[in-house]
Amino acid sequence: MLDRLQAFFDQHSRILLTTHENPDGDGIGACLGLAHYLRFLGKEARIVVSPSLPSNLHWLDTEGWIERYDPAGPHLELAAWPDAWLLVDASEPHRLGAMYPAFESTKAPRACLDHHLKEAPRGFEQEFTDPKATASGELVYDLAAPRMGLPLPVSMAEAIYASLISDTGNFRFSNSTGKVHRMAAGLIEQGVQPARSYQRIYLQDTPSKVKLWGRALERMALLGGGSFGLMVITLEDLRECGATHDDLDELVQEPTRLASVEVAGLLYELADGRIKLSLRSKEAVDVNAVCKLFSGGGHRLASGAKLDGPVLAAKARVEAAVLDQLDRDLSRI
Ligand SMILES: [Mn+2]
Repeated sequence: MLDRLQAFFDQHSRILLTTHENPDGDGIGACLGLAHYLRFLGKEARIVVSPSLPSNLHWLDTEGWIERYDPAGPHLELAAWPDAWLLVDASEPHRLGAMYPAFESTKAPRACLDHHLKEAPRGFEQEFTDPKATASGELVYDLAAPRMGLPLPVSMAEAIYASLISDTGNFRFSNSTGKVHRMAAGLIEQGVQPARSYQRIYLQDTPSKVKLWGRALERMALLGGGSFGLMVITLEDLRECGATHDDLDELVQEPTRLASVEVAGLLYELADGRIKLSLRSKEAVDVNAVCKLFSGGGHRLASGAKLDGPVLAAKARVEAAVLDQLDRDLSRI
């Protein structure tokens, strides 16, 4: 697969790198890692993101390469610029969000580089996917490191390290393979400072966010004899705390702090009145099966779905479905 990706780069000279809307540390880290590599190959590369670069990832962009998508201004003619368009860390074109119309109209060949386990990608001329990889940044490292030689430039190593810590929850999740740890060790030997990366990516909360998380935890319902911790956040909660939907990122993990909790859940109101559900499982319970009931998905230990409001009705449906799944999966142990 990496040889095919290399051939794709060899055939093109102006490569546009994009990632899914509301980019995360893996998408950004992988795009920056690729931009370093493409410059090493003597290619022109641009990175355009929508709607913006999260503030805790700004420091990774040491060269100021990342452009914020602005279709009314500098990106009016974006579709005409590249001779190849690569979507990184996603394999469904609609995840480009606001950039999708430009993607659809470009004459350049389109490809994706991804590691998620979903259906076969559609809407691309070429696809580079490896569901065994933990992060898109892992694929970038495997491509670039042997071809560039070590050590990588420190800012490139930091970008790839950011990919790894973002998709493994700082090496906590079940996808933290031996290979990922060996890769991280190599990146540290090449100049990454783990404490600095951790602080800059994770220890960046605002008082509004901490207030919101406090409210969610204080009101958490413990169901199924303590095995299911469910939190609910309404638009009113966001307003009262001065917080935004971005502040809910990773909140869903929090109930798993409790020894008794097998499944953690978060329900929150979206601006359009629909209700977003996120579920996490420690190990025994298949939360993907629950989310599928609501036309959502993901994988066994981490899944999501959208439900119709109002929030209390959605909560009742989710409670029933999760308790049912707990019965089914825990009785097997
Ligand atoms: Mn990823």
